[in-house]
Amino acid sequence: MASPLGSTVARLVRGLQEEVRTAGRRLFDRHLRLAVTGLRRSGKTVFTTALAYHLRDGRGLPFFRPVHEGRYLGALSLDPPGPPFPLDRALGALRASPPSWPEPTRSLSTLRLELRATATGPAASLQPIRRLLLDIVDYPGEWLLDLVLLDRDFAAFSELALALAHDPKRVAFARDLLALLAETDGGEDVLVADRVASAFRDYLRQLQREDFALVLPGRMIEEEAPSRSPPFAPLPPRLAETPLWHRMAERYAAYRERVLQPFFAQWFARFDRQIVLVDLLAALGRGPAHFADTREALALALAAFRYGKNGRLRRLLAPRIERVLFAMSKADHVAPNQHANARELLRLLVADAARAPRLEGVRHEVMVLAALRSTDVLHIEHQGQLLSCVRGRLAEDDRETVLFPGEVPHELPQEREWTQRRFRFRRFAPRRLSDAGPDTHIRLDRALDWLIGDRL
Ligand SMILES: Nc1nc2c(ncn2[C@@H]2O[C@H](COP(=O)(O)OP(=O)(O)OP(=O)(O)O)[C@@H](O)[C@H]2O)c(=O)[nH]1
Ligand SMILES: [Mg+2]
Repeated sequence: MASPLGSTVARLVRGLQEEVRTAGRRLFDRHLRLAVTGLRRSGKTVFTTALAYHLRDGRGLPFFRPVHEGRYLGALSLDPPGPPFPLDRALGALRASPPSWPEPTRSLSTLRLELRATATGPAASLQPIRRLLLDIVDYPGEWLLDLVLLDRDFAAFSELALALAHDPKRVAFARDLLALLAETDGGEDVLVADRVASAFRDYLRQLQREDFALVLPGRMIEEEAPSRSPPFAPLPPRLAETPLWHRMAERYAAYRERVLQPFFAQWFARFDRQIVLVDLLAALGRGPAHFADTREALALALAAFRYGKNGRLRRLLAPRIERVLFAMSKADHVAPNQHANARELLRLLVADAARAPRLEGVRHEVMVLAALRSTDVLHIEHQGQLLSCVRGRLAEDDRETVLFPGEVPHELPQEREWTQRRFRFRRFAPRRLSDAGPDTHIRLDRALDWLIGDRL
């Protein structure tokens, strides 16, 4: 039997060999890490699943360049660089009868595909098949916002978190926390620290139940506190330098060093391209405060990524994101004649978030898509007007329904329009993922082409 030391060494050697192989592939542009980014429930897991499903043989992807040119051969699923993405489970759920959406993601997982296409150009005679290794990381959307804390010390975190807690739309949920902070003198008592931390967590959970997008730190909401780091809470400047402050600052530092920084360094610091999925319709449906909240959350989260152009060496050693696609997911919730407006509105929602890539001269595009189309469109005459309706199984009552989903404004709605509760888009159950045809998604192939089409 191999000794524990022997197997550790063997694992290290295997890891090192893989690193060297990856470096070789990156040197020759044969490796690409795609960041599928989005707040919770924005559609990351469904997007990743649909992508893997269609890339297997290229069916249903007519606008993906290698397919369009008749060169695409297919994709293999390879051993991933981390815990494997549960592709079979997600596909199984979408293929079952009745099908169901994949569960919300609870931990990080990775998907590695090798895409193959016949080569063109002068190198084709030497290497007739082009291969591209595509890596994707899937993770709970709640974790995304925690990247905001990477370059904030405890004082900066406290300032941000308490400014949010005093925000008029949140302050009602922060009452217990703020009362507790007002009455403490910052003494030694560890029980006070635990009570404040637990009030902070209750407040964050309440925000999540109320569907706020900006919930920070997102990992504090989980049932189990992130292992190896005790819970913490922000403190007002009045308590600076008290024993309570030092205790909290220590806990916060432990969280940053043991949970956040390794997570970022291993998975988030090395992307080449990025798609940012946005549930624009849900943000619109929840009203102006939530819309602004989503806008702010996206801008904060994206500021944590590194953008810029990559030379060959930089791509190898410290890559930056060189291309970004902002995409509204779940476009099948509305009729296609609303997509142009949705795209314009999405531009407004992500204007602040797009600043980080723009300032580095990075190209970005805006698109409206559905990774798994679950409705079709009907035109129905109503009082002399032709209405574009959608037909699908509603998520909540599982009946096939035809409904007029409403209109998407192309700019921020006026105050009175919000109050009419006009923007309430219904959620649909998935349509069974069977034979992939052009109707299985909306613009998934165009998105893919924009993101990676040039590399195969
Ligand atoms: N109609 C429709 N609904 C979608 C589509 N993609 C996602 N959804 C809906 O959005 C929900 C969330 O999608 P997920 O892919 O699980 O979202 P996520 O970003 O992985 O969420 P977390 O894992 O919680 O971060 C699904 O359960 C569906 O209800 C789509 O293409 N069409
Ligand atoms: Mg997910």
